[in-house]
Amino acid sequence: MNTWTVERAVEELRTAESARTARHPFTDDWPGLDLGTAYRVQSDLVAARVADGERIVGVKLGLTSRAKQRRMGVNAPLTGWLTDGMALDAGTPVPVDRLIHPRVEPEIVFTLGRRLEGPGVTPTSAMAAVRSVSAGLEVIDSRYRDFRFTLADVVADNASSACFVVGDVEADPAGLDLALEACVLGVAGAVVDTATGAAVQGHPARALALAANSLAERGLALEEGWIVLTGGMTDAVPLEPGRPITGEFTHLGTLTVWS
Ligand code: 0L1
Ligand code: MG
Repeated sequence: MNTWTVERAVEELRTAESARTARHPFTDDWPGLDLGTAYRVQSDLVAARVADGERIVGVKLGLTSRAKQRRMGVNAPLTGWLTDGMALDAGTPVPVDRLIHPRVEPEIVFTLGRRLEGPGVTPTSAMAAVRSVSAGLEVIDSRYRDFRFTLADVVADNASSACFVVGDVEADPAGLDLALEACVLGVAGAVVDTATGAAVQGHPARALALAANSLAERGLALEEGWIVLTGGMTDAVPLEPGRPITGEFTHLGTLTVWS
């Protein structure tokens, strides 16, 4: 008999996070976990954080680049939630004592000047809602062993969210070609990867439109003032003690995280 429920999955993910113990993906023994149910798990997971005092500050997209999709073996993008409890001030070490196996990836981040609601959002109408664009580094941390998961598993796990840093450059997107905005990713001073914004769905505006349209399928919208992480431009790299990770962007500044 299948005893899996949304409530049980939420409990298991919260336990994995607080005990810092990765588990096997739900779909190993819950093959019927579909995307609709996985998004209900995700929603209840973030509701539990809000009940604990956190506030939703935006949305993240995941698996929007081929580099990420190839590495994770999952060929579709997804969305997850960001809370103020996940935000790190630049200059603050990553709280690795709360994480299982953190990895870091560079992202282009939008801040919304007005509400953006799908369906039917296009890259152009999405950009009309953007107040500013910034650099970001996302620290991801899967609650699944070895980051092994299906799309439904990673949706349930709030897209491997852990922490994020947003840079203090708040650029007017009208002045930038975000498809050409480049990032050089370095670990301990050595370049390990590079990408431009075009890696993210061809243009990060497409990822923003995708987020709005995907939320609309669940009766939700992106709210004024929220930030949107548009997804890792490159593959994520492991965060190791004493090996700072730096994302150096062409126009959006340079960010470093370390533990
Ligand atoms: O663990 C993962 O790689 C899934 C989250 C994807 C994050 C991203 O592509 O930005
Ligand atoms: Mg990411």
